[in-house]
Amino acid sequence: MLENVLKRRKLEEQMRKEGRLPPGQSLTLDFPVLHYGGVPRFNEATWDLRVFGEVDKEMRWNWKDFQALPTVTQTCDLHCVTRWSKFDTVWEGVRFSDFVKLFGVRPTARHVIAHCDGGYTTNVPLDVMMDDDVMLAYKFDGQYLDTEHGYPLRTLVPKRYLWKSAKWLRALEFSANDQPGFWEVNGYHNEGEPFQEQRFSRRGGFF
Ligand SMILES: Nc1nc2c(c(=O)[nH]1)N[C@H]1C(S)=C(S)[C@@H](COP(=O)(O)O)O[C@H]1N2
Ligand SMILES: [Mo]
Repeated sequence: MLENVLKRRKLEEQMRKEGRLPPGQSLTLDFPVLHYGGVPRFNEATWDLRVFGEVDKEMRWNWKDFQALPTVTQTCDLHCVTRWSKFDTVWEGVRFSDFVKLFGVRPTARHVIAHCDGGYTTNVPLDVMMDDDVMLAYKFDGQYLDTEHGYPLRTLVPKRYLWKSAKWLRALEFSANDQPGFWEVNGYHNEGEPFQEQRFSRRGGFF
């Protein structure tokens, strides 16, 4: 126990020194689970991933076909608006900037809206999604995602607070207009950049 407390503090100090700990965050060695509502059940027979909106070709994949797409593995840090950060997490999935080549994004597209089982949505600017470290992730630490962490598939947007990383992903909408998602209309910041500490919007909402 004490050993873990010391290990946590030491790592946190190291991350702070390296400039990897955003303001107001503290390091956790755990992997907390956070979401609104229940955990949706995965049914392989009915599951699909759909892309629609400002794309050259609307498409859908079943789970088997999606897993046949080439993947990348990467290590990155996670920052949750509830003030925990988790460092050097290892993910495998389809890199978003590779994925879009399969259907083509129209020049009119400016925003990507993730739609999830259960109705959760979140919006991210297309240019942020095109960063090298953004992926459609399905393995964490070499294993398929735990149900609570988004099995079978989630987006991973490491440069934004973690509410922008949508669990139980079912569709990606490419849009000319911004469409604030579930938390964005309920008081969270529209951009959510952790080093600028963009936690809440001034519009208010729940919080
Ligand atoms: N579908 C869905 N995705 C979601 C959420 C949710 O409620 N539903 N919550 C978000 C929030 S607020 C956070 S902090 C992260 C938490 O991810 P984790 O449970 O894997 O730590 O998931 C995000 N993705
Ligand atoms: Mo969150």
